[in-house]
Amino acid sequence: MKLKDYLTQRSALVDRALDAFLPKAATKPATMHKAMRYSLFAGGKRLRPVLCLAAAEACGGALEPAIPAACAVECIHTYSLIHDDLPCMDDDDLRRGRPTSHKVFGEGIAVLAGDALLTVAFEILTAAKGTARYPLPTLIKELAYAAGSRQLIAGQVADLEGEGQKLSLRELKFIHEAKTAALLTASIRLGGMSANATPAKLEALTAFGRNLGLAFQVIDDILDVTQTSEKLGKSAGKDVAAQKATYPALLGLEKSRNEARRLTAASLAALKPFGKHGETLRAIGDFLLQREY
Ligand code: GRG
Repeated sequence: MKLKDYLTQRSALVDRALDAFLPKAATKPATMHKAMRYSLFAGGKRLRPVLCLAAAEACGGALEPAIPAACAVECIHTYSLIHDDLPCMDDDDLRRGRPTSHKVFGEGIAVLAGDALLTVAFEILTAAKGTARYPLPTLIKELAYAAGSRQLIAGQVADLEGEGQKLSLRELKFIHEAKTAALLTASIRLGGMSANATPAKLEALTAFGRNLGLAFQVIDDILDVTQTSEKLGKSAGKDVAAQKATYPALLGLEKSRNEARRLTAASLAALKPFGKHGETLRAIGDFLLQREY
């Protein structure tokens, strides 16, 4: 299957499952369920759930057992975007090509919609059966750790505290690992776990995810200075305005592009043990390096 068709089909599968898992928009309190759905169905790339499903397939697993984890990671990701856009954080008006949650529903509802998406993610994950090597508590712990105060939130704390500071490359790399690579890696690992991956394959998926996550964030930094808000569906040029440490700010554009290429190559090299079963993951890695939004 062509990658474009694969991405379209898998995204549609995730969207249908998310729609079924989430409370209906009319469920009381309707404002809350409308707000959760507003951000969740705003046209995100569905990168994390698609990687989760592709990792399960690469390990010889079926799609069905990986669906709860795929939906759970998208809910966590969307919650983090809603909260990141709040006036007390990045204060952004545009996300996924639409006005941000707090612009439409007000700050209180936006905070609660993020909280509710974070919570429902774990409710959804309990629909996973777990496997012999990875029972359900292992899956829950994987997601909780990636989303918690030592990973995703640690990245956000370092990002907030780093504003206006001159960060070293090491400090910036920590932010990227925690804020971006951790959830991306967990998405991929959860896919592998849903397919009862061997420890060696799970380790290979971990190396793939970590390098891909870092490459993804370096590219995100580059796009922030090279693309328009219209193209990105979010405000461009925000990093410079907020005096954030980014790869282009620290290394310049050309060296940042080389770093993105190097990290992508490292992620693809990690897929060697999968042979031809790693083809889809490889194609997604290549596609992300070329992306323009
Ligand atoms: C816990 C509040 C809180 C934040 C955690 C994830 C995060 C830190 C902040 C969100 C904003 C941000 C710049 C995150 C870095 C990861 C990233 C590039 C997110 C955007 O992901 P895409 O491009 O978005 O996959 P779509 O909209 O396509 O899903």
